[in-house]
This record gives sequence, C-alpha cells and structure tokens, in this order.
Amino acid sequence: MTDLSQAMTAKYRQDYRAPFYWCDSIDLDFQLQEPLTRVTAISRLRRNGAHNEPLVLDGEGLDLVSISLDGVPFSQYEQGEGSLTLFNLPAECVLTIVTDINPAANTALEGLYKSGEAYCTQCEAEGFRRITYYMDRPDILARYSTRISADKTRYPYLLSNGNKVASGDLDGGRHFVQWQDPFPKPSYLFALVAGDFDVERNHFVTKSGRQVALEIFVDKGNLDRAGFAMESLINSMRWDEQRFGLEYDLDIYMIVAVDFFNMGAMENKGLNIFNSKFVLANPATATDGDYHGIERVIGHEYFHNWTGNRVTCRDWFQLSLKEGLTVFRDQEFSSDLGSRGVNRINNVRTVRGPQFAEDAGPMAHPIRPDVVIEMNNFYTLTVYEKGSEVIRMMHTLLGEDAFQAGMRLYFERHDGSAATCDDFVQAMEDASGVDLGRFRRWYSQSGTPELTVTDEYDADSGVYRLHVRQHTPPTQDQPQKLPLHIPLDIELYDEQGAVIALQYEGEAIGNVLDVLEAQQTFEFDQVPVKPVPSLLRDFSAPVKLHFDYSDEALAFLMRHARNEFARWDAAQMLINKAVIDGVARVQQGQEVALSRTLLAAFEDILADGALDPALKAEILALPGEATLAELFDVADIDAIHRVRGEIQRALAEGFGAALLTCYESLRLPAYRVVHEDMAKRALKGVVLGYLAALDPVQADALVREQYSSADNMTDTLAALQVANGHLLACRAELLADFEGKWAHDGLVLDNWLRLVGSKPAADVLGEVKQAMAHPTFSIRNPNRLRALVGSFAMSNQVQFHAVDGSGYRFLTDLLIELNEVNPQVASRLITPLIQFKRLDEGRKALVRAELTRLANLDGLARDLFEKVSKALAQ
Ligand code: B3K
Ligand code: ZN
Repeated sequence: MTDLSQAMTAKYRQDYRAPFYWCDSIDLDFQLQEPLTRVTAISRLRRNGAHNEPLVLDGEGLDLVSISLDGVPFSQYEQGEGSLTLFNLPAECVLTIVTDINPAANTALEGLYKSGEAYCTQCEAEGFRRITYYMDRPDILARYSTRISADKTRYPYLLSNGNKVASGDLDGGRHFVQWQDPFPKPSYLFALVAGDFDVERNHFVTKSGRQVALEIFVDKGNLDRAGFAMESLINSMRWDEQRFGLEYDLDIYMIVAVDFFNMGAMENKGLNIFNSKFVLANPATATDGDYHGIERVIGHEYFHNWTGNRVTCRDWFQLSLKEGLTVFRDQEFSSDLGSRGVNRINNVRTVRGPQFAEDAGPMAHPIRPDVVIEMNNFYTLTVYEKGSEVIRMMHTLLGEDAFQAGMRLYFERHDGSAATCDDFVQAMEDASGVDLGRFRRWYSQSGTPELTVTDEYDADSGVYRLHVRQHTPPTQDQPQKLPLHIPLDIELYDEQGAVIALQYEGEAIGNVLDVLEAQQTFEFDQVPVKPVPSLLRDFSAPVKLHFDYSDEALAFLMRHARNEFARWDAAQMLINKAVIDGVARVQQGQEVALSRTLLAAFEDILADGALDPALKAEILALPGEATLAELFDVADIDAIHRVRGEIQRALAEGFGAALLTCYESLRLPAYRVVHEDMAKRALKGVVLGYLAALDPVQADALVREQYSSADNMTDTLAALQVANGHLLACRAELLADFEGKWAHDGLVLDNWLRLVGSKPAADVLGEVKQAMAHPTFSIRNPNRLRALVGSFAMSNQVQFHAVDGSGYRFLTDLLIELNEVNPQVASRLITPLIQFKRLDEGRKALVRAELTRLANLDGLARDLFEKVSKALAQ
C-alpha cells in the first residue's frame, strides 16, 4: 500500500523553506522511441548557503539508468519512494541523470504521454518529476535547453519552449530539433510535443514593433477549425498591451491542440498545450458557448505569460497568485470584448453555485490553502473563481488607475522571480495607499461570508440607515472566523426609479461601502422618500446577501435598476423566493402558486423591446437545480425539481402567445459569431424551452423544424436540449440522427453524451451505460468521461440522487476503475459524492456506504484519498 502511506503525508504552507540547492540551467535530451523514451538531464547546481544537507530530487515512475557528477559516475545516492537523494555534493557541480520512461503506458496524462499518435506533456503541478529526477518545485528557476530526436515521418514536428536554435537529420530516418528558452522558468512550465499536424500560421507585431510568429497545431484535417482560436490569440495579445501595458517577450508563440487532456489548457512558456475543445471551432461543429470558451481560455493562457510565467509562485500554496489574477484578467478581457453584464452574470453563477457548494463541503479551503495532500486537488473553484473575486474586490477598492499602478509595481519588484500572495497585496497597497490590512484575511479565511442587511427610514429627518451584519459560518477546515473587509456596492432608488444621491451632512458618499466590522450602520440623509436599495451591485463581494425584499421591491429592481447585473440579480432573488415557498407548499401537499407580481415582472421582461436579448435570455433562464439546492439546509431534490418545472410552466402560461411571436422574431439569416446574433440565438433557445413547457405537441414540431433547418451547432443543440429536457416525442429520433452524423468526431459527440447523461427519466442509467459502449467513448479520454458521466452526476439531480442509490453505486464503480487509469479525473468526478451535506439522512447513508467502499480500496490514489477521507470525516 505504498500509495496510501504517501497519501497520509500532508504538506503545510507554514513549512515552506528555501531550497538547499539552486539549479541555474538544465539541458534535456529526449530520444523518443517505442516503447521507451530515454531522457538525459544535465543540471548545473549551486548550493544555497553553507550547509551539509543532501540534495533531494523528486521522481516518480522513472527507470534510473545512470548518474554522473562532473562527468564521473556517481554512487553516493539513495532511491526512495518518489525521491532520489544525493549526498556529499560540492558547492557547484554538473549533474547528469539518465532515465527511461514509457509515455504510451501513461494513462494519468501527467508527465510525458501520448495523445493519439502525438507525444505531449503536462507538468503542472508536479508532473515534471515523471519525466526526470529534479527539484520539482516552482521556486527553482532554470534556463532550459531541450533537444528532441524522433522518427521523422511519424513526428515531423518536434516542439519545446523558447526559440528553435538547431535542427537536422539523423541516421535511421530520424531527425532532431534543439530549443532554447532564454527565460528562467520553473519545471511546471516545461513542455514538449512531437507529432504530425496541420498548422495555422499568422503573426503579431507588438507595440514596440517586434514581430512574433503565431502557430496553432491541430490534428490533420482540422485546419478549418483553427481560425477562431488564432483570432482570439491576436485579440488577447492586443488587449493585454492596451489594458495592462504588457507585451509578449519571445519571437514565437505556439499552441498545440490535443484530444487527451485532463483540464482546459496549459500555459507552458511559448508552447501552450490545449484540450482541443478550447481550440477547434467552426459553425457546424461549435456552439456560441464553445466560441466564448475558446476566446476565454486562449486569453487566459496567454495572460499567464506575465501573471504566472514572468512572475511565478514561490510554492503551490500560492497558486491563486497566478490563477485568481489570471482569471480576473480573462474575465476583463471577455467583458471588454463582449457584454460586460452577461459575462458578470455567468461568472457570478459559477461562484454562487459550485464555488459556494465547495465552501460548504468537506474540501472547503481558503483561496491560499494551508494544507494539501495532492496538489492537483487544489485547482479549485475557490482558488480560481473566488481568487478572481478577491482580485476584483481590490480592483473595486483601488479603482482602475491605482490597480494598474499596483500591477506595474508588482512587475517591477517581482519580474523573473517566484512570489507570494502577500507580495501581490503589498504592491497593491504600496502603489495606492489604500489600507488592505484587514482585506488580507480573504487569503487565509475559508467559507462564504453572509451579509444580513436591514434598513430604516425616518421620513421626518430624511435619514436612511442600512444596518449591516457580517458572519461567516464555520467550515470543515476552520471553525473560527473573523470579520472581513467587504466592499458593498449599493444604489438607492425613489418610487419612479430615479437614483437618490448618497450623502451625509453635505458630503457625497461613494457607491462602495466599506464593511469592516461584524456590525456596522451606514447613514444617509437628504433621502426624500423611503428608497428601494439595490445591494451588492455587480456582486461586489463573494458573499451571500440576506435582505428582506418584498416581491414588489424585486419586481421594481428588475424594471428600474440601472445596472444590467442588478436587474438579473433581482430576478434571481424573486425566483429563489418562489422556489423556497413552492418547496414548502409541496412538502405540505399543496400546489405551487406564483405571485401576480412575479408573473407580471417576467412578462414585462419578455415584452421589453429595449432590453439586450442576451440579458433577456439570462433573466428568463431559471437557475439550475443544483444551484437552487444551495438555498436549503436539507435540499428536497424531488420537490426542487417539481417546483422549478412548475414555475417554468406557470411563466410559460403567463407569457402565452407572446412566446411564439418572440420565437418567430428571432430567426436569423446566415450564421455569424457576433454578440447581436449570439444574443438572439440564446434567447431563442430559452423561449423554445418555455414553448415546450406550454405545449409539448406544438414544441415537438418547432424543435424538429429548428433541428432540420439549422445551419449551426448552437441552434441544433438548442433544439436537442429542449427535446431531451422535456422528453418530446422527437427525442429518440433526433438524438439518433445526431449520433449518426457525428459518431466519428469525439468533440462534437460530447454534446450527444451530455444529452444522454442529462435525460430526465428513470431509465437514464441504462442509456448512459449503453453510451459507454459507443466506439468513440473511452474511459481514457477525460472529455468523453466528463461529458457523459459529469452531466449525469452533476446536472441530473433527480436521477443521480435516485433513492435506490443506483446513481451513487454507478459513479463509485466507475471511480474504482478510474483510480487506476486517471486519478486526477476521478478526483474531479467525485465532487457530487462528497458534497452530501444537504442531502436527507437516507441518501446520506447511501453515499457514505459508497465512500467507505472507496476508502477501503487497495491502492487508493492520493487524489481520491484526500477527498474521501475528508468527506467521511464530515
Ligand atoms: N495552469 C493550468 C492548470 C494546471 C492544472 C494542473 N492539475 C491551466 C490554467 O489554469 O491556466
Ligand atoms: Zn490559469
């Protein structure tokens, strides 16, 4: 049980120590051959200070061939589980280590592995140790040179980081390429790719006039799907110059798309490796959502070149230093290029849904974790999305100009080095003069803070008060909580919807209130009437807000709030109230009833000719069942499902004939990827859903017609989703047609797998199992797994949580298999099993039984061990 003993070794943030040795440069030589690849690593080492400590290198799954020191065979070493320890090294030396690895047998997709015919790497967080013995930690910054040799016909392209400095032919039909990366980097940014590709080429001239070659490598035959990724890359480079003043630093930027990839993409210096899902798109294969995703991820990885690569993390506990900041940057990029309101809404959906659920579960951790067993488990919504919210709050507190001054100071101080989260906050504080003392607690405190606000109006004096109480409930990792610095953005409206200026005793008050204490009161005068407050505008902090709004006040905000986000948010609160009320009624055997106010407010939205159809679609799209479950201490899964369905039906009846009129008005000529058209298609999809709730027979005809006449994947899929979600008569026929058309293309077929996994019917598990036998499905491909099993376990609440436990059993059986094949992907898919806090006692017992089965598994990987043991400790 070697894995389990490893599993027990947690690492603590407090234990950070500078390394005993530095590595200034490393020359790598890869001889790619089947089945074994020979790796020679020549490192120039330098002792850090005076000491007699041995050098401990990390290494996993390596076959050690030889070690020599300064050219002489070396024997003073010890091989341990995951390590190689070398004794009595001189203060400076050149260490040569030769190892063999077997990339074709690497199904964990970490280190060097094969994706189809191509070789590729994934080193973050700790994958480099699967390539060679090395100090695999991010504070070791070395200059890399990489020589790759391989068969020339099968692997015409041999790629690595930096600039190509030599290439040539070798005996036996082989060739080599030599790369040199001038920028010192941590091992997690190393990359290598070898294969045969089609290449999309372009270039970018930086603001200082340097010409950068841009190359996107895709599987042969996919060149017609690479154009949008290239456009997004160019947009990213331009945007980062314009908004952040940051310029690219190498002569070449390469992106390679591969089919087997554990996550979205990886920012390796000069050579990004991408999940093909975030590169390939054309109107026939990709939805509008896919296009958005590509723009976002291409941007994200590009922005890492400065926030991540030029300034990297001192240790992995600091991950949010690069991830929270880079998510913030990619969100700003998407918002500057597209609709700010719609982007904000979707980002907030992620925080309020899955991130809040993470806070409430056994994996709760601060954005800068304190203790980690398996680092890959901490690429979380908390580190990324909440991390980005923390950066956004600083941006709100400082304003754009001071924030950018902070960024400049941060680069001035830390460019070319490994930094900490504290370093970042310090730069922001020093550049702006804004006190971020209490704000720093956001980095050390986990959980979702709750703001409870009450108000008070005195008509005689015209004084309006907001009483704000903050409280963070305990989380599994941290029982005690302290008050935080919470920026609370507000606006007040009079009965006509006009804004009331915020002031007190003749002084204007800004929109952002600084909530610092457990209880605080904010006072405003010259308030002529009792106002309707718009609170936590733009989700100015990642908190839960409690304010006792009436339906009327929320309907008022849906109409009058000046900010798009606030209008959507009011609609969400109105629906949430209705769901809470509806579930209580259903549990008492009563019918769901919606207020006239709610119905009228939504009817007005549908009828509003001035509203951006994209925002309209966001307001009309009801929150998902998993997000609604977060409203309850004990979530009644079946009741939530029923109430949500009935709300949709009641709204549809209220809309009546306007639905069809709206639907017909949204037909478009030829497909274009522009906001105006994407907005209309989004609304059309939502309206089609309401039509199906209203009249399944009429909807069946509309869906068939939309499916057969669609000239793009967005409309096609919208039709299929409605057929599937409402179990229309055409469902089986259309799904079969789609499967037949796209059986050969895994990426597109993923849409079909998602439909199968989310079928809202009791026989779904049978269909899921059948789909697993599809020739294009493979348990080794993370995209296929996530599409089919992820949709079943994460978005098919009623069926996954079936009271007979079949859903839990199915997922556990699969996780047991995946534990061997790909622990990282297993550890992602387990999420719905460990977040069982809100389930009823019966379901909880079933889940615990499955988790216990996993806990008792021989050879349980660290990844699952960490989550399973925490979940069972609940
Ligand atoms: N930095 C990578 C994520 C690596 C995940 C390792 N398990 C992609 C990104 O966030 O940009
Ligand atoms: Zn990232």
